Amino acid sequence: MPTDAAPTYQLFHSPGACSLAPHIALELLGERCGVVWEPVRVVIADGANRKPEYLAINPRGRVPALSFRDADGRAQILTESTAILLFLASRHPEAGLMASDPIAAIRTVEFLSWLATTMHQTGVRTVFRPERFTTSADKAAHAAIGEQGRITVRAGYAELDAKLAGRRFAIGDSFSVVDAMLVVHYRWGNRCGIDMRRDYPNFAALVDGLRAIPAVERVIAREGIQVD
Ligand SMILES: N[C@@H](CCC(=O)N[C@@H](CS)C(=O)NCC(=O)O)C(=O)O
Repeated sequence: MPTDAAPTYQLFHSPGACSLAPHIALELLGERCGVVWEPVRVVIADGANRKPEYLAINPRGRVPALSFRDADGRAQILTESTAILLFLASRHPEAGLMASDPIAAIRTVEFLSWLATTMHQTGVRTVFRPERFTTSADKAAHAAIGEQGRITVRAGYAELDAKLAGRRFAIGDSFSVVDAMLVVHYRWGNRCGIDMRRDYPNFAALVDGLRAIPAVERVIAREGIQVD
């Protein structure tokens, strides 16, 4: 976390958004490798992501965004949670946030891709923001889109719940960037009106285990969010 040293990274994030996953990854990089970084709040609920200051950082108006300097000292902005997580994990292999063997590494990419596309964009996002998926202002049309989104996420959670039975972590025997993103999706399931603990007990047990990691709980507290 922040010290007097200039931060290597700045993470632009909003409480409870998918930026929670790189927020957790950075907290672990700070703890495990002494990486200096700085969280910058861009609160979506306040419209901060649509202000010119933030659009200058990410013209898409989305979080997360990661600011850093490359090896030649050039300022870089990286967007897309999957890219940010894989970048942080591979730039700091000593933190152990991604397995190094090729199969486990590509399984990490596979898992994150599915979460970011099927589960986030065609699932949760259609529940939270159905009006963005139609030109219709008709509330019934929005409700139907949200209903299909709930079917999509429930199918995904059922698949996840079966896959996570008896597992402490999503991939292998240690915490990876996939686990960080699973905390986000578990929370979103509850925000979709699904009783995640009742309906997906293996997923809930995994998240309980992840929350026993102090760095994970520190980030949840810093964002001021409820997970369950
Ligand atoms: N594919 C992007 C999605 C980013 C995204 O949609 N972020 C949401 C928060 S979870 C956001 O910034 N929403 C603001 C908006 O849509 O106006 C990623 O994984 O980073």
